[in-house]
Amino acid sequence: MNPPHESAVQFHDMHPPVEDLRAEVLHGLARRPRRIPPKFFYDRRGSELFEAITETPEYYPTRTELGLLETHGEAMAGLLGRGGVLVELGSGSSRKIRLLLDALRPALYMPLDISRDFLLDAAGELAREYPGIRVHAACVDYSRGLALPGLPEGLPRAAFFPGSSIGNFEPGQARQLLTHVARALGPGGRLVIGVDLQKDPAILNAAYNDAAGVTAAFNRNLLVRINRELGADFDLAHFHHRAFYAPGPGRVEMHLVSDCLQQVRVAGHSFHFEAGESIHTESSYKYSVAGFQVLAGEAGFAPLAVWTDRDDLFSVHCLEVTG
Ligand code: AVI
Repeated sequence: MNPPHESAVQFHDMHPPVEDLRAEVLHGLARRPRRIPPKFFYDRRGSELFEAITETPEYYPTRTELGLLETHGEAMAGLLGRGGVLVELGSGSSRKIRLLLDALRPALYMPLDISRDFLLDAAGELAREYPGIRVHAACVDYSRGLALPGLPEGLPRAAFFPGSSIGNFEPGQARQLLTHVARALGPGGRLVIGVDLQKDPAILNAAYNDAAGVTAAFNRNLLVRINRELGADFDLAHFHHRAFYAPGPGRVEMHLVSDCLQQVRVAGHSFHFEAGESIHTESSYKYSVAGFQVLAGEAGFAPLAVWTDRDDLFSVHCLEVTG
């Protein structure tokens, strides 16, 4: 159903209910190590803080990927094909797709995001800017599958998944998500996907520990959200942000660490924290070009092209769904 103020955008609201947040948070706090999935960062404030992270000098992925899209956008659009259906996963502010839209001119653009208000604003703005493109926005938790409402038959399908959000999934889940994407696109469908690369850990540690503390605020906002939406009593003064590169699994880990021995109530349940005990809130896997191509191959994609910057910080792949 369309909200009255955004009539240019068809909107499909499949926003996960608060019960999902409650169930996943309670489950994640009860297990060891404690873990809350990173998809819950993105309430409106979380989405705004993520946008602010992308402006910090230490966080290289966004500006590097934007540089690749600016330089190679024509080639990417050429491979994706004009006039089809273009699905964007984790569209956020829809800033990056603008670099491809002029060349792509899809018949239908379908941004998918878990942050409803943020998605609606971004999709409404884009529809006003590109009156010739139909926009069907869907608020979905695509980590649970990819049932796309109203996807027209008979038009070529392509997908855009920028920002290395694929890195926030465990490799097995990433393979599964890409398998869902391949199935939704069908044979011959194409995907342009941004993937952050393995690099000097000092660069990674700085990127997730920016000096202005924006990443710390983003991480801690998860507790603010849980306090508000689940009636919890996390004391923000006693949880701090910790992020580091773990070379074994090849990922940056973010944690919220308890400063002291404390008791927290969440949705009627009590959780005991030792000093130094943490909640693992995010993993951000970093890949080699070849390593990512192997993963994508297991999900049914063949590589068509890959672009990297001259410092090998970031990669953008174009892949095609095989037979
Ligand atoms: C959205 N995602 C790819 C970001 C990342 O780099 O893993 C989220 C983020 N977390 C901390 N900074 C940025």
